[in-house]
Amino acid sequence: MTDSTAGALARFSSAWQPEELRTGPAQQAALRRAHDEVPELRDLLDTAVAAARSELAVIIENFPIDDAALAIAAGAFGTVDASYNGPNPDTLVHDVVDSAARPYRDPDPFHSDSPMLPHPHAYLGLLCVRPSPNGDGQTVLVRAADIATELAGQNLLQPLRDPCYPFAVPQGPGAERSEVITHPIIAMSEEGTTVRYCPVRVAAGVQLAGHALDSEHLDALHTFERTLQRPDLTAVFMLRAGDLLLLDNRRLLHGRTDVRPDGASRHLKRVKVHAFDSPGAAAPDNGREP
Ligand SMILES: O=C(O)CCC(=O)C(=O)O
Ligand SMILES: [Fe+2]
Repeated sequence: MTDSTAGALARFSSAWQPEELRTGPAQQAALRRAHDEVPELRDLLDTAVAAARSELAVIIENFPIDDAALAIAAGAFGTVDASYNGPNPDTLVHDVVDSAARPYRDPDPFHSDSPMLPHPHAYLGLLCVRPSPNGDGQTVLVRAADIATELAGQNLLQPLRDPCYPFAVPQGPGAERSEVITHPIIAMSEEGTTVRYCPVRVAAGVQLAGHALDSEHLDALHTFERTLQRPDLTAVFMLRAGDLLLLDNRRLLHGRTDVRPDGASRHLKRVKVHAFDSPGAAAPDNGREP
């Protein structure tokens, strides 16, 4: 994004409070006005949406560090969801801040966001406010289709497509209880290959419902997890300040490498976006993504 587009978008967005952008229609109205007032924005966002569709991830550089600008631009990808974005039930833009304490600095292993929703978010937007000064805390991505190809070669794809993998879903404000729901980890349909996975939730689910997974499905899960460690299948890169990464949350898994203590000032802003046609855009309010 050029400096002049970024400046114009920042000026436009300063008139909006994130609270005014909670609903899909409000986001679309704001986006239409942004297109009128910042004409370069339309082409830029159209190109980004097309790139995210074909390449599964795209970075818009030099994006203004502004919550309303982020919510308005993400509206080009779908409906920005304030219901499942972090521990607070009503968060359009969630601040991802690392802390000097473990486990926050540990590597964030490959996962999809919102895996417990019937329809997980189609896209995540991660806007880098401040990278770690050490060059650590790198972003890692892997394609579901590449993992599926590897597993198919070992005849381990079919078990992962069975809807029997348990995901623990914390219930209630203190999350002292968990419910277990089951899903396939990999799905293949006319949409292509999609994945739903979060190691913490699946490990807790297996613990709570261990008897539900037979050895064939457990072995396939372990091979899936080992395959995620294959460096030749993963993209690793550093987000710089002002980089807005939009990634397909169903066709990719994402994570980040660990952060050394002096990198704890790293800061991203996150939005979660439902596809325009997703029934998830109107999902019932029964779970929270940490
Ligand atoms: O810190 C990061 O780079 C990734 C954070 C993440 O996975 C998320 O916020 O969903
Ligand atoms: Fe995530």
